[in-house]
Amino acid sequence: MVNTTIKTTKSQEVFAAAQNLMPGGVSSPVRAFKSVGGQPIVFDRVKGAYIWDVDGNQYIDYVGTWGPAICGHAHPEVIAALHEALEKGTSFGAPSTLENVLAEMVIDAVPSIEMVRFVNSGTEACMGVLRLMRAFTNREKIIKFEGCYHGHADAFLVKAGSGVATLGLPDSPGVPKLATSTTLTAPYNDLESVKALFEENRDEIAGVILEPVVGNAGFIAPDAGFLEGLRELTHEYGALLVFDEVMTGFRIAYGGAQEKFGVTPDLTTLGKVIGGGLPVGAYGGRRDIMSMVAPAGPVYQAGTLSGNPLAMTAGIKTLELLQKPGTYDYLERITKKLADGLLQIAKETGHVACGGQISAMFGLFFTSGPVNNYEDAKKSDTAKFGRFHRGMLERGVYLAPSQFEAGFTSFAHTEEDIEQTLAVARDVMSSL
Ligand code: KE4
Repeated sequence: MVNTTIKTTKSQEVFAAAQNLMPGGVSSPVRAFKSVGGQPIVFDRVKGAYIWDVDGNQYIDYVGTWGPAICGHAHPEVIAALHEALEKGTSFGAPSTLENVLAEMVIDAVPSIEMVRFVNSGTEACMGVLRLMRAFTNREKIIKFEGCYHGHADAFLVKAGSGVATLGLPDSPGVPKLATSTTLTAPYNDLESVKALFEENRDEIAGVILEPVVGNAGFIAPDAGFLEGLRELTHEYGALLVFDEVMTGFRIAYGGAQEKFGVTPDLTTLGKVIGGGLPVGAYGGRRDIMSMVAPAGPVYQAGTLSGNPLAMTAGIKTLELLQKPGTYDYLERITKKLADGLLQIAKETGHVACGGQISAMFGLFFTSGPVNNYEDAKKSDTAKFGRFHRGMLERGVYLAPSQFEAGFTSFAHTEEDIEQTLAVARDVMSSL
């Protein structure tokens, strides 16, 4: 039996102090472990596929700082590149060659992107793309999907996923009715409901925004034909199609979900991986649309630290590493082994479960499924997920602290790490 009572004295001390300093003791709600119970562990350092907490416990990490660490944490080549860049300063607030380099890499990789604007987070990328799609179409309404999360800007806090779903928050207070009155929602994977919204709001809908593979309601894959159907509907009604690939970009494939599924949106948002662990977001797409962004055009958006040399350096090196032949085959293989293994073990230990994976993104629900949308996801046994999460944590495996998040692997994860994780999962599920 693996030691299941890890020492967390220091984590508890640090987290207790944090509660007096920062709301909930965290810089982002989902980190507080509210939905899985127990106290969060306080990180001391990370490397490759591993975390060490302030009590010295080591964990195999499947959060990867929520996606950026696809090359493994603190990759030596990324760290070396950052040391070199540091010598030349941390922020310019002026054009730099590095922005050209990363912009060209993103444009070369992502089918929809002909021009790109760098920002500092996925939220900012989604805010920028929202203003742009409204300006380009001269329409105000948007369609988003229940359970999808596009950052915390007002217009998107409607039936959102991630931390909003995790904490079971109604649409957040402080968001004026007017800010969300133009946000329409539909169930994911339900083309009929989208068509009905277009019919009811003819000529008023600027566009449809979605996670092409959902990670913020737990892992939910698009049904066959769903993405293609949205492409057709948006063309038919003169609206734009926007893929929020903040999570899926460079993770589902080097060219994102749009490359994997062969559906090209008009605009795409990115984040996480393209910053390699430093703050970067981006939005990009058709040249005729992006040319409307200031100062080329009238659509205003700005940022002091946007495109800063450190973040650009980390992003450039990370994408270079991802270009290595065989990277995505490896990610697919180890993640499939993990996801299939977890389902098999759940079955063998008498638990009803479903889930899946695509490339380096996976999920598990304690429900018979299938989970095709947020309503299905909410039927899962989140209390059991909380016990599963705690059991895995106590045995050295760090999973996302919410049923409404996805899991992430990296190419630092070895076959042995996967086998160790599955052995621990068998131990935990046997005693759930
Ligand atoms: P950020 O502002 O957190 O960089 O990105 C917002 C965002 C936008 N779009 C998608 C598809 C996203 O997944 C995110 C952020 N993801 C969450 C995790 N599900 C970030 C973690 C957190 O909120 O602490």
